[in-house]
Amino acid sequence: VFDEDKDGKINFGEFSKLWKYWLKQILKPVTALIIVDVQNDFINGSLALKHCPAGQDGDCVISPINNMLTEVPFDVVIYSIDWHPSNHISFHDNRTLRPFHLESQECKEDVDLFDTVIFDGPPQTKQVLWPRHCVQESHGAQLHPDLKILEKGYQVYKGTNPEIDSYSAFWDNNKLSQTELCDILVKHSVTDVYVCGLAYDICVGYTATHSTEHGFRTTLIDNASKGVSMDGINQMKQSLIKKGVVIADSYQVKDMV
Ligand code: VGL
Ligand code: ZN
Repeated sequence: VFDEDKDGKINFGEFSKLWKYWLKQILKPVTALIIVDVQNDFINGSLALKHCPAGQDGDCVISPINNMLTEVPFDVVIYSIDWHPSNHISFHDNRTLRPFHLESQECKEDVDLFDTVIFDGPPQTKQVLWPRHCVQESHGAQLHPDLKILEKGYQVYKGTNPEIDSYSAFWDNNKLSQTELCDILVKHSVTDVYVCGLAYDICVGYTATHSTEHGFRTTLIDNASKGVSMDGINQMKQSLIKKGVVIADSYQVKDMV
């Protein structure tokens, strides 16, 4: 069955090809790639990651993602899109619209960008106050023009309810309502979910968390994800690993799918 080269050694390339073929026949994995929030505002707009504490460049995720889209035969591809109404609760400049108190007992004149507050309930809702970003129909909310958009890909909108933020592409932050993402995956009998995009420690991390909680074998693609803060990224990684999520690079994914 195996080719031998001129020294009589077995050609493991051929072996590995056959082995992967049979594994696929037996296990029949159905794979989905979820590309989280690769939108202008997170790359060169109001919430550009390069100006966040970790100083990472959101731009860097585009080429590994485009490479995977051409080279890896995912069965299903999903683009999630952060899509906020103008009066969204997460915008710092909307902070006078709803009563809240600071999470810390700190006393100050006004709250700053990136402060964490608790909005009065019910239910009480913890929220980081972000700069205005990804407003519905705005340029900042568009997927980055260099990202390859597959015609067969699904686009899932999140954060559309003005009263609650939605970091995950599955659930809102209070876990009260779901997007259509889980239904799409179930309809295609997906077994294995690969997650990448922006931001690692926020929307990518929570999407991977909920994916594994839903029972999908879940892999986060490390080199195709960039984040807000180094501490946040490291904590998110530890939490994901504890929940059984695999952390891999895009060149490894080519051998997994
Ligand atoms: C995100 C902050 C606010 C993200 C979305 O996509 O990671 N971060 N909204
Ligand atoms: Zn947002």
